[in-house]
Amino acid sequence: MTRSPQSILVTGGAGFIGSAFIRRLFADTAFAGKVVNLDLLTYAGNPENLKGAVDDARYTLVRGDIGDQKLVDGLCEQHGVDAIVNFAAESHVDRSILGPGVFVQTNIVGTYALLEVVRKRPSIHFHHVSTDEVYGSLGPTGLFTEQTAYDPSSPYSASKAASDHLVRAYQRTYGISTTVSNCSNNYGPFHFPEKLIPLVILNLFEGKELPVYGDGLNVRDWLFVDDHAEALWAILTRGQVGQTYNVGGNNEWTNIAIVKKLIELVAELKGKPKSELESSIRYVKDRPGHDRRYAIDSSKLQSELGWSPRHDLESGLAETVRWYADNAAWVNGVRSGAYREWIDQNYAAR
Ligand code: NAD
Ligand code: TDX
Repeated sequence: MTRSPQSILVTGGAGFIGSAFIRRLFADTAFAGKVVNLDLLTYAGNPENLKGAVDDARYTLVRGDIGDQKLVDGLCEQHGVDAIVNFAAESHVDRSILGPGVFVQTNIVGTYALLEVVRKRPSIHFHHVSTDEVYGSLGPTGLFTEQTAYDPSSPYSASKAASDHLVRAYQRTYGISTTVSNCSNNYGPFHFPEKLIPLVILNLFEGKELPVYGDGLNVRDWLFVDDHAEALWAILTRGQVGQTYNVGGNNEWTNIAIVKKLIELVAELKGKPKSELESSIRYVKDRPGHDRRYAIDSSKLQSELGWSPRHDLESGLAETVRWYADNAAWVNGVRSGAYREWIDQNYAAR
């Protein structure tokens, strides 16, 4: 079964992964369709992530909430939407520990609202972008497969788990066309600097401390964001209705090893001694409910849809460090209060 969507509603397309997906669509000469980007432009969303990367005649940005069914329904009608790719979410585990409410609202209730629209408009295919964190924590061995039981540890992962369940339940109950993907940790350009990799890179540039939670031995399976975007396109166009696909990079690293690798790369780039940068490592209090290890078995996606990651972690991290070096001033501006005012003035709800 193949789909060739011509009018795609991308939700959360101003965020880290959604913007990579939209950049990928417009870079693909085989894609001649339109993209509507529905994004609430929270602290994590940034329209400039797409600057110069879209064809204006085929791209519309709408500031709005996925929970606003009327708005979503109107956009589907107006633009003849034939596919929705749902990236919109609150995505940071630490923030979910401090304030779970918005995670429940956007990730669960927001996904429900989108599904209600698709229920009324069953010609739309709905792809739901989710995370490997729904599976909980692994011991020293083993991999998450699509059959692994859900066992989320944080309010963030619990909210994503709930949304995945809703998507599959709507598919089985109402017969709508859906796919789900569960991906491991992404990294790359445009990653918001609250997450480990961009935070450490910017702190290294600025001579600040590098906070490492607990003993630093938690393991994540890292995937370059463009490889995720490619996997999503494969699933959107060729994935089987009702199926779930795990996406992962086969790149298991402990957090402390990632931090040390980033130190090596920044030391080389800035001509600084490694030992000086290493002295900035600070072991800090652990994250509550901190999952020990994630690792993905993506063999289903590889064998059924022929996807495989193109970037290895060494070259992907080197590319990422160079990107942050070239764009450090801009990224710091994006974090600042002045930038929020700019967003609010330029993207007042329409
Ligand atoms: P992000 O935080 O960078 O971006 C989220 C985007 O959603 C932002 O542009 C934000 O403005 C928008 N948004 C938030 N609430 C909204 C709402 N109510 N309505 C409309 N837009 C809203 O997140 P990301 O890292 O790009 O993650 C995208 C998706 O991929 C999420 O669903 C996340 O769970 C999933 N995911 C992320 C990773 C990762 O490593 N970052 C890995 C696997 C899966
Ligand atoms: O300052 C830090 N120090 C630290 O040791 C931060 C921010 C994180 N960490 C640790 C916690 C994790 O073990 O590094 C690891 C990665 O942390 P995050 O970057 O916060 O990512 P994680 O919690 O693993 O979740 C990410 O991957 C899965 C995304 O934020 C999620 O949206 C995605 O679903």
